[in-house]
Amino acid sequence: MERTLIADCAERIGETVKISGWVKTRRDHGKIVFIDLRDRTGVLQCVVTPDTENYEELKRIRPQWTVDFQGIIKKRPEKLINQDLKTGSMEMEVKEFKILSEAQELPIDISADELGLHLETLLDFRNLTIRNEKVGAIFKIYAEVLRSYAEYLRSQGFVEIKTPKLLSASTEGGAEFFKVKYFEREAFLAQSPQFYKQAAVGSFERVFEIGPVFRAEPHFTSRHINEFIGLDAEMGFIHDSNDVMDMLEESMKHILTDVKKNCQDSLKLYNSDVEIPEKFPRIRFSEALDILRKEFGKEIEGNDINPEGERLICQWAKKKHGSDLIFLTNYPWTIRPMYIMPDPENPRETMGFDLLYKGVEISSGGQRIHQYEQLVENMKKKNLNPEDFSSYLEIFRYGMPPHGGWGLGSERIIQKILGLKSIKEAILFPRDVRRLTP
Ligand code: AMO
Repeated sequence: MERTLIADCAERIGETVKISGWVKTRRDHGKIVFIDLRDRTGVLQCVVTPDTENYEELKRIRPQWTVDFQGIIKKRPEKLINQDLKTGSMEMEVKEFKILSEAQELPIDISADELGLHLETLLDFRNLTIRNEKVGAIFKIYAEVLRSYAEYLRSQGFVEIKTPKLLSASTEGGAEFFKVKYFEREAFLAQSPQFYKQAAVGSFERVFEIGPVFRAEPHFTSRHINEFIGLDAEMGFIHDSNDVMDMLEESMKHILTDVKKNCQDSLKLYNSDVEIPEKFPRIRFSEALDILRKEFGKEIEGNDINPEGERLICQWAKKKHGSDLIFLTNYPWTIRPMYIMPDPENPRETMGFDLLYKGVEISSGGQRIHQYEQLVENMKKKNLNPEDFSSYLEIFRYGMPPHGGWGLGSERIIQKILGLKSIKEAILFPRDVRRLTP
């Protein structure tokens, strides 16, 4: 008999079907055994009675065994309907079964709606905890974010590219790179696709990449991780950074709209209601400092807005503009990379921006310098040696349009949509300072 998916059982009431999946829970009620079976589409209560063929064998079944069940789909009596479960108004009366594989006794219980595990335990037993529906829901939403991002940019004429992650030099400099042995040489893991996406603008005008980004930051924060998936984009023939922000804003609206529309079941598990502002406010970095000073009595030490500052600015944006997202523009020249265009009207500022979402930076980007001489000059001003960037500089010898783009942290989007305490929960198998397994 062909397999029926659990979500399709509602249309098969009264029929004999075969379903396949994992045993989620089993409850013995005297001679009757209730087994909740999970497949990729849902969970169904299956009832085993002494009439079931090979009843004694079936009673051996334990959580996470994989099985085929064949039986009749029946409506449950009114008083036994489980409103919390999509399939709560029906059950299968099991007639025959086949054990596909047995499972050892589980080291942790993963059947609860709310696992309530310490983060390290959740990650130590990741092979198992991702089988929990609430945990699994994170990655269904994640897949929708990736799909939606790519779909929107394709619709806007962007070509998807993949760029190398093994490099002969670190991309953006600093100390945040991993060294790896590359045959007889040393190589570096890419800190961003920055130089390659810019080079690709030279051919395609508009490109995007969904790919791994490696950062050797020894951080132990709720929003940093050493390997993440960047949603990068770069576009040519822009007027200024506003064109880039417009495109990023539309991309984010598209993502949030799709998640809201297509992931209702998953969002419900987190009580998450995705709000999509009509317009993301844009304020200058210097204005943000004023707001922090005047509205919150916070003086920012150093150059950049710290995590607390980001949180407060988002609080302000929500109150003043009813928006969970806000752009900060015109970042100071001193804290932006050498490839970001200085503001022609004020060289102390740049055409670089950040996008904040519910208290955290989720993206940074800006207009780039597209002329060779200006780029060399900017590098020198930043005490960088242009010879160290000769292959990057090559791009600008051969005619580059005014262009700009962004890097967007995919996991931070999910973390903020669902209100997850740590970014690590939004990654299937996260890599942090201590963790290289599972
Ligand atoms: P930046 O370094 O700001 O910019 O990174 C872009 C976005 O990537 C995410 N991100 C991280 N997510 C998780 N863990 C980390 N350690 C981490 N570091 C960064 C954030 C951030 O906003 N080349 C530029 C982008 C550009 O200008 O196009 C860059 O890499 O969401």
